Amino acid sequence: MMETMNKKISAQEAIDLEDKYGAHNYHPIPVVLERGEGVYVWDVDGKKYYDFLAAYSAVNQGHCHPKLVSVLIEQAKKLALTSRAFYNDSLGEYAKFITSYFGFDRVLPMNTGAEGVETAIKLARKWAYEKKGVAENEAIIIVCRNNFHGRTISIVSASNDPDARKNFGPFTPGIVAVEYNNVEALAALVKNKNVAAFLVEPVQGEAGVVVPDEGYLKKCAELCKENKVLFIADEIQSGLGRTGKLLACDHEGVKPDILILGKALSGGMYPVSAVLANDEVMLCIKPGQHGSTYGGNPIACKVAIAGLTVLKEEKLAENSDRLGKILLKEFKSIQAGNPELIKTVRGKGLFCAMVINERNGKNASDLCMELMKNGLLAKPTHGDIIRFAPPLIITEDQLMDCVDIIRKTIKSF
Ligand code: IF1
Repeated sequence: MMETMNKKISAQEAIDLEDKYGAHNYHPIPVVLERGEGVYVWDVDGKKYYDFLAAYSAVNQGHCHPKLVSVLIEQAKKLALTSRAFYNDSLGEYAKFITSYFGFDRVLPMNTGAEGVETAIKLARKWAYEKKGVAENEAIIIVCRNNFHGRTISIVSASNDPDARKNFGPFTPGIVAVEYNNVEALAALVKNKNVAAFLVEPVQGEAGVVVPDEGYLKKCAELCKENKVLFIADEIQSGLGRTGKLLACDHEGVKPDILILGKALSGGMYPVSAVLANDEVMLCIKPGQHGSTYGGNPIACKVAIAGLTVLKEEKLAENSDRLGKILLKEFKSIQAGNPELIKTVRGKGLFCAMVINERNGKNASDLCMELMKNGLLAKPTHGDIIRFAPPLIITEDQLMDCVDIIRKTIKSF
């Protein structure tokens, strides 16, 4: 057994094993990674790549950040998990740290992003019944069309993606969808007294890095406030420096009533998510009413403190803002040189996307294959969009090297 575990595996063997023994719920790009450091990853044959997915923005701090690795190892040797049946010596410190970092009264610790979103929805419903006076079982959560918030039943109930939904019903009631980036449509819906919350991605990730018009989030937040509706920001992907500010909501000075974080909170080291809110909302949930075995465990707490510290110490939001502007400018120049192939380029910070026109029967997926051959990993979405989201620790030299790869790949496509 140990022998099989230590033996070096070939790319094809690794792919075949996943294919034979794993569920077929993914269709990965055919590269088998074995090691990562900063902005780079290496495959099992030793080929080096720039990682322009960064695990969907979970590794903003870069692969295997030494501070995160050492905190993880140290805490793993000391105490990994107690459950919340007992106190541990890390959660209190973490709760104080993260609440002052983001300016909220309280945090509810969970593990995955989807759990964070579920938690926010449960909180909003409870608040609606206990504080807003909505009649039992009548609460409505407004979500945006083309959202992505995760994979649980309630969350796919909020989705309009056929793949995410088909044959997973029956769905959770009490969810209503509104067009994204449409303030008037939201205004009409929030007047309904049963509305508990408006749940929104400040920049839509899976939809293809869709950046709303300036002022959209601010107007939505105002509408929510006027109508006693909670504004919930899913910053699981857009937060933690990705768009060039600590939170994407910060671009418009918006403070959500409920903030959901995940992914880069742990820099890819461990599943850590968090829901932040003030007393009026958070104290609606009482002992026994919600929780998680792993949520708030000592490793998660220590790693998240380190993840957030690295973000500030290394000025990653500032780097994302500065280099994001350069990247978008370069993308616009690449687009100008290839107007038939590239329909649109857009983004905010180091969260960019290109929309590709199919050419000679080749699509965004084929372009990603070519990028891979040239040493840069990116993932297509919706067949025609490529997301470009490298770790935020990338340097200007590295970024320009990547721009070169992208430019050459597109030119020869
Ligand atoms: C997969 C997308 C990205 C998220 C937002 C909650 C979650 C996610 C805004 C859930 C997760 C991931 C999950 C990943 C693909 C990915 C993704 F393309 F599907 F949309 F990032 F762009 N809110 N996003 O983006 O977090 O439970 O996964 O920790 O493979 O499903 P999770």
